[in-house]
Amino acid sequence: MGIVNVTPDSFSDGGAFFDLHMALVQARRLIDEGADIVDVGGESTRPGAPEVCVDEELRRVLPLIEALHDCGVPICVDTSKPAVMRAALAAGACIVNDVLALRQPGAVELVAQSDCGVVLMHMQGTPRTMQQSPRYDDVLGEVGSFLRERRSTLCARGVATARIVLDPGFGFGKTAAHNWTLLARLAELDLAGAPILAGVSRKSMLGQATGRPVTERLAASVTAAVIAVQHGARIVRVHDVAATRDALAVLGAVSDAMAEAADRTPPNRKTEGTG
Ligand code: 9MG
Repeated sequence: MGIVNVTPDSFSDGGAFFDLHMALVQARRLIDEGADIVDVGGESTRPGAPEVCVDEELRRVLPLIEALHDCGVPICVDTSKPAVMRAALAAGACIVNDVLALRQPGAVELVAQSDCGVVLMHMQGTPRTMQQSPRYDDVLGEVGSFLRERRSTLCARGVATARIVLDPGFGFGKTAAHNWTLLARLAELDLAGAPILAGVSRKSMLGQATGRPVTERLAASVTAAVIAVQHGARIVRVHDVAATRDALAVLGAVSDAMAEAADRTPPNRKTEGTG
């Protein structure tokens, strides 16, 4: 999933694609680089970002979604506002990515009445407050139970499980330690078989680990995406599609070779050496 932020204040690209023409060029570039989905957002979710009203968010995202309607890949709208979801779906988006996991009044009903895909993300607190003092007794357990509950709520309203993707929400109400635990133990997240989306690209946890500013986190972002996929993520939300695709191609080739080697190993050799 390639990211296009049509915002003047995004943390990771500094608002570089605020202009429609620039945003369109960026979206087409990500598609050329191999993005399977383009995620279009008109409101920054960075900690402390100012809220944007419905009209302004629509003014930012709708022209881009309309311009991308025949681009050949699914368009996802990154929003928490039901009015923006409705207009974006009518304009050609077919996936809703909601960092609030459809907790705004009317959001669940809107998705239930459509046939779109939906990404439900975990966040402790709100974008304004989330990084003030994130606290968990058991981050893996709490994130998992929140996501399972949101998925059940949607299923109870008639949304098929095949339409739902779950996301632990790296950086949303989590310290760096919480984020690393989630990444290291992603495969242990008990999400009843739901596909997992991971968004780690350029995030501050990578800055803390490498000491690098947001503009210099390519290698760290690609490494984290590979680890996320190794640990079970089915979708990675990234700024740098080409580099991530290359890295995942290498991971795929190694995984294939390992599976082939395992198939060729006689059954009696597979248990040898285990004591
Ligand atoms: C909008 N946005 C920013 N970071 C994100 C993440 O990690 N996941 C999802 N689903 N959306 C995100």
